Amino acid sequence: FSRKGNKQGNAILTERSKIYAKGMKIWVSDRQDVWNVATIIDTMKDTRIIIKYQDGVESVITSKPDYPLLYGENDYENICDLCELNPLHEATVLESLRIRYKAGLCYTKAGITLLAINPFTELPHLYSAKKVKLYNNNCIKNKPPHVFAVAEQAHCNLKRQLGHVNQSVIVSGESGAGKTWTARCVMRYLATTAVSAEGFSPCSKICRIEKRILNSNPILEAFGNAGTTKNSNSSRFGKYIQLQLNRSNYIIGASIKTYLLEKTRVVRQGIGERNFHIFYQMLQGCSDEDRDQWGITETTEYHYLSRCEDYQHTNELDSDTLDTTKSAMHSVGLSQRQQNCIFQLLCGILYIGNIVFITDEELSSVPCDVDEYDLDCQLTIEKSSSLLGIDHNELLQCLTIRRITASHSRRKSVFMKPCSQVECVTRRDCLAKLLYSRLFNWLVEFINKNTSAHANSCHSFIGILDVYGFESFTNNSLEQLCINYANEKLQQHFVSHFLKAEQEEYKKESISWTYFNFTDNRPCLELLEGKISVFSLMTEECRLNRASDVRGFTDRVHNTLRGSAISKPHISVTTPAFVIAHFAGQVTYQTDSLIEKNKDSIPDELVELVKNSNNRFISEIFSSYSVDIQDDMSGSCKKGKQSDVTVVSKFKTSLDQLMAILNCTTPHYIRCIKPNNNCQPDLFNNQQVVDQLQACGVLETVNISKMGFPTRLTYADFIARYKVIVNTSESEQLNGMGLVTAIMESVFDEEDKENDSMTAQYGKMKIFLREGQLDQLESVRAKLLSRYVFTLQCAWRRYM
Ligand code: AOV
Ligand code: MG
Repeated sequence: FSRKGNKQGNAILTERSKIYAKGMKIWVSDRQDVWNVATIIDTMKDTRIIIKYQDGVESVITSKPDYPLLYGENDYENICDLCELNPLHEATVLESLRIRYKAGLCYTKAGITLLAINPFTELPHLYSAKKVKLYNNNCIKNKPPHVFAVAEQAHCNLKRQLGHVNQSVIVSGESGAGKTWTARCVMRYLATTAVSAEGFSPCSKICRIEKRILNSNPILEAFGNAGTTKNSNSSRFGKYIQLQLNRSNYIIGASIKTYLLEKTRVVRQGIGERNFHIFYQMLQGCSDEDRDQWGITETTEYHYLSRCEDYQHTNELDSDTLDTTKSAMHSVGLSQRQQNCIFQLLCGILYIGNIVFITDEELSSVPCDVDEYDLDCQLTIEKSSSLLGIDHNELLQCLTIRRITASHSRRKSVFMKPCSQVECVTRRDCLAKLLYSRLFNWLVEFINKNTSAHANSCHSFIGILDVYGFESFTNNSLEQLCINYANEKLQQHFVSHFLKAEQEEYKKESISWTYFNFTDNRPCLELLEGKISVFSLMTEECRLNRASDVRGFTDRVHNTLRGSAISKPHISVTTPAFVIAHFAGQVTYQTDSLIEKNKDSIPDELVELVKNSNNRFISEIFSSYSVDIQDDMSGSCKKGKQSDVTVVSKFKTSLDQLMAILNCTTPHYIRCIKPNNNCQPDLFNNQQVVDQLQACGVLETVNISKMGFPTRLTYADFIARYKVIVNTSESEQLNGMGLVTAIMESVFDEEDKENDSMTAQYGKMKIFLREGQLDQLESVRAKLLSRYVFTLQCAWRRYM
């Protein structure tokens, strides 16, 4: 910073030639609002400036090269794309989003991404049929930013066949920011607009494909979502749904891939949190007849649901939603028998949770004979085993006696070892988790069977990604580590796709371009999944069977891994833990059950028990249960390699596969923003919004997009599509670059060329178009084509 004399008298000139003069409006940082407007009253000889806030309070601040920020006069409410802000910096971005949010405008473009700020209240006009019409088949360029515009763009790209054939809509944001809601909107829009009017008979026995696809949502949400302290409808699994389209670009099916269901929730929930919705829906919404069929007794308390104290009242909607879930189940083709079986199974799981193990004082082990238990417990054991179609003695034996197989030279011997009370509880919970996660996966497979189109008829797809958002609780374990890791992966996809690839492509094509830095989250990912990383150390612990050496593992993490992304917890944290600085914030992970959860060992005898169930449905859902199913997170692993295949290693493989698919599609990003932590409408917390904007690099994106070229086409593609714009005789004479320039010159004015920000750039292999230029080319092409068609029609009529 240097202070120089200035013609304007007492003005301060910074290194960046920013002038702070009397009377100017500026943005100064503020503890409460992050940025606040003030007016310069005077500037001093040094770097100090006397300012006056809007409420009349005066203060002195010290200026720096990039501080304070210039105010700039913007029509904030009508800024549809943050790139239009002038000047463009954090304060103007925040002000624009705040003013728009207050005016009920929750969508704003940030260059190539769409920002969606959660209104936390239903805004029906925003998603009406009229709105759908506004975007459908229309040029979205001059339309207000909207999630429908993103969906339309993806569909439009397919139709125009620009870039990758397949498209992905990637929805990100922290827990409760509105990802699932947004993903649903995208699906609904496409299921309304990208369907053929004919082709499917509306009176066919099962409902139309788009309805079946949409109906997969309430089912997956009932079984895979739960109330957490961050979001009352929090997704506890990741989901990538591919809408399959035929050659005419109509939806003909869908295929769903899910990622790592948080199955521990079935048996345990944090304080104030709930189990999966379906349990409450079932208990609240069932009729007397259902009650008899499913085996629910009105008075029973269920341990697996008791953490959330008044679960009976936590969601008054539960009783209504059972009907929604049931009708959705019906529409995807689940028969009444199958539905009853599912609810019986859920009931069975709840009763398993009620089994309490007693300890035989003398033997210090848990009795495996049902008769030794009190009457209540005997009834519970009988009830759960009858619901699950297994013998109650076998069930109790399986839960209380461990089978150990040992191999001595070529011989195998089997020992039976009675379990301690704690071990019995673990085995009981393991059975419940196994049943629930298998049911969930079976449901996904079932829906897929009934919604996927035949591979031969699929021409392309639009994928919609909705995963669990970044989360940090007081206690964070393997579940949060996996969830936050998935979010790091997505952020990295974004960073590498847009920020890096963008700049590298300009460089490769020798396009003039100001190179600038951006925040890359690769170091954090490397720390998590690299060669020597948190994951590699966790696998090592599993391999060496050291799950109980929690302190040892924690020390190894701290001693082996160093770098800015990992640190020791604050001294107030007494349990062993490590802290990871994620792109979205710091999270303290408690290490006590990390390794055990990562091993996720499922005793073979439990799997056999349920596989041999007399209940046809249960044996059916386990018939396809294979030790080899990679994406089945509950699957026990192949012998011999058991210790190497862990929850994180399987999760990493499935995410790597997802990234590979995403890399072969044209991505469309939607960033959901949570405006406050209370999930309250009309409350915009500046600090919270800024934190999210900073974390995901919105400002950097906007900067790049503002300067950049959103569309680039190879010369061959460009010529093939737009050569109709120049007349035939001309185009025959010209070739290659000559033709490209001729096309550009006939569409864009001389005037535009004067303006540097409006000129396209010519790379080595590709033409780089500015924002809006593609639409102009398209509109000229469409007009010409319709004129040709008209001329042809006239000629044809004359000929006839
Ligand atoms: P998430 O998917 O991002 O969190 P949701 O999509 O479940 O968050 O949104 C949380 C809640 O915000 C919803 O249940 C709605 O009540 C409300 N909401 C979100 N978007 C809108 C909107 N556009 N209009 C009205 N209400 C909305 V998580 O799944 O926890 O990461 O794992
Ligand atoms: Mg969600």
